[in-house]
Amino acid sequence: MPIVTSIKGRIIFNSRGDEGIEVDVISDDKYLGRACSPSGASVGKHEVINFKENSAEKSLQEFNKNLSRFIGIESEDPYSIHEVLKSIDNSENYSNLGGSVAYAISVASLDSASKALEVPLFQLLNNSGNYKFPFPLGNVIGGGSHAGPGTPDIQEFLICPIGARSIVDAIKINLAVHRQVRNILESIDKKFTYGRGDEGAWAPNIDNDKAIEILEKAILDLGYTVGKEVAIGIDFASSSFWNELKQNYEYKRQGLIRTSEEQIEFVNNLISKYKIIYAEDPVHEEDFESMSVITAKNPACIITGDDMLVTNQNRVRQSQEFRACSGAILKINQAGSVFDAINFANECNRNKIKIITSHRSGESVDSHISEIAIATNSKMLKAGIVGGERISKLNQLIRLNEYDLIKGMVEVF
Ligand code: 2PG
Ligand code: MG
Repeated sequence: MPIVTSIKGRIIFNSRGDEGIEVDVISDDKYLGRACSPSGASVGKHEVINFKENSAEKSLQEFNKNLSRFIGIESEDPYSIHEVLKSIDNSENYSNLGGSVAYAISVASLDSASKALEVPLFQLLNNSGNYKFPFPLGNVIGGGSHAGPGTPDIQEFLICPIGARSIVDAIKINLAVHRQVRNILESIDKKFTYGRGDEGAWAPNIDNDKAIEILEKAILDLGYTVGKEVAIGIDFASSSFWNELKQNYEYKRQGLIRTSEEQIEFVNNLISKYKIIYAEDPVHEEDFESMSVITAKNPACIITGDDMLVTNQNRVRQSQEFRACSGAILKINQAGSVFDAINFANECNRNKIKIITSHRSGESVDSHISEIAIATNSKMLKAGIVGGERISKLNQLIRLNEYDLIKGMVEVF
């Protein structure tokens, strides 16, 4: 069993220029594992705290005070790492250490064990031998808190190549649609700058309705049928435009207001009109009841909780009282450590809630989440389409596809 022999933490910067904690873990004096924590722009109310008192420096100081506690533990064991983390910080939300540290140490340690044992990370976490390939879910047009004024209020207009039967084809289809959307945007706006938001999605000066029309047109232009070879998904991130005081959804950029009932109707109509197969946070994070209405009405669409479930086992349990979600986003840094995230995944799998492992809007080039997606039997990997920090996750899927253990994407969506 590889043993942690040294650890070092540092502050580095992510794709948005925000600070992140990177940790190096060395096992048996020679196997280096490394991971850097990502960060979100649209952050759920119930996520763990990213940094102690909002300061990467303070998180790192707290971590440095406690480095010796990690020395000597087995690097392949997420539970042991978690136990040490909890002995340093037993708060519910990692407020003393910062979730970034929990993320970086727990992923880096597995990375190191994977090298020492010459076993891929996904297999360290799941040795069942029964693996499925996640379909890549990618962001084509962006708005909300990932892009500036003039862009759609809705955060992400996504696609999933559900007809693809190999990972390379899947990636190629997503790239082609992304490119075709640019062509359309250019043809309708001669001043389109090719500007992109935080996740590499186009950030055009259009409203929500236009964005989805363009996405549909791009898919058709390429000769695909919407909902057959390529399907549309949306991350509404609706907590970001929910007005708690007025109890309504404010689409400020489009100049529209919707009540909760109108929001449900709007979402249901979009799903049926565009054969949408994926709808994330269509209502605000506390509204399990409305979410359950949408879920019951749309059995063919994966109605997914991100800000609603925040990769938290207890939130899944709460949501299950309403049967609120048919899908769940898994972001390790919402939960804290890998162990926390695996507990969440087990809870989802027990309840037959489909898992979508996801990047954050502020990312590094790390690609561990591609392996986490396979280990947790994720239906999809949400990782963007272009940009170095996005494509690194997709390229890792291509590499993982070379393992005999994984037979490629032969499943029907
Ligand atoms: C989301 C994520 C990733 P952020 O809302 O799903 O797309 O964004 O990391 O900003 O929370
Ligand atoms: Mg989201």
